[in-house]
Amino acid sequence: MGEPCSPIEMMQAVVDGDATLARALAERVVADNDDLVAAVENGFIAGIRRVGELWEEGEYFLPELVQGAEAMKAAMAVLTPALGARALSREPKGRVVLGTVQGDVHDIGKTLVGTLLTANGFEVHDLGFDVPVEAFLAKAREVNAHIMAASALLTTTMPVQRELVAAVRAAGLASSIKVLVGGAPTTPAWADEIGAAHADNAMQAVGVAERLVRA
Ligand code: B1M
Repeated sequence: MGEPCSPIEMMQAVVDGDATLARALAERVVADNDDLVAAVENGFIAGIRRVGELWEEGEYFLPELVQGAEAMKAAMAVLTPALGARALSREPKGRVVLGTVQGDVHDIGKTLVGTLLTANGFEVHDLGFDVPVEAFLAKAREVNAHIMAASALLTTTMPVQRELVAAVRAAGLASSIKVLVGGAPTTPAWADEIGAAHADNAMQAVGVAERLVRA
């Protein structure tokens, strides 16, 4: 067992783009039965945020950005199933079809949303990134979803969230399926405008999803 991993080590592994170390730290967190959500939020997310700042400050270029994202994903690949396994095996609170919209490959925040929804008792069907509206709809029909959760990180892909809401309405599914949108450029005002629910971050998405399935 030994000393618990420090969030600073986790953050630094992502900032350094060291996927091997990030994965090893995540494995230690799981093996030591440490607080998984704290490791995600205070360690790995803090790391990718710092990578984002360094990119915005012009310190990091695309290769560092990609390596940071890869390190984050390596850690999440270990932590996501562990979070799911630790969620109580009970009737799911609801079924969620999740994805990053078409044209957009940013999937770290989306994956985090899926991880926390799973850890909080939702059944999550994650379609990945660059997901066409039709694929969201087909999966939602297949699993009889309560919520469609769509992430967009680019101002140019936000309009796809609007298309998704319109498609749900056009398919006559609006009374059974609620659309939840999020991602850095999105706002509650944008969600209101397109007729969707909104969450600012992954933890808030859990609370909003709980409200949506109760509504
Ligand atoms: Co890109 N990128 N990127 N990028 N990238 C941003 C988003 C950008 C803001 C950077 C910048 O210029 N300042 C900018 C967008 C500008 C804009 O449109 N306003 C940008 C750009 C321009 C681009 C490219 C066009 C760059 C290029 O090629 N010239 C390109 C686009 C590719 C494409 O999608 N078609 C691109 C590519 C990439 C990488 C592939 C290198 C990589 C993504 C790797 C991956 O995801 N697998 C990447 C990264 C890593 C970033 C930044 C640095 C970090 C994003 C991230 O993962 N944040 C980002 C800058 C930034 O955000 N500061 C940037 C951490 C993550 C935990 O936060 O995703 O915001 P976030 O998720 C949050 C909340 O938003 C929320 O919960 C999460 C936290 O709890 N949330 C939801 C997210 N989804 C939600 C869904 C919900 C609810 C809440 O319900 C459904």
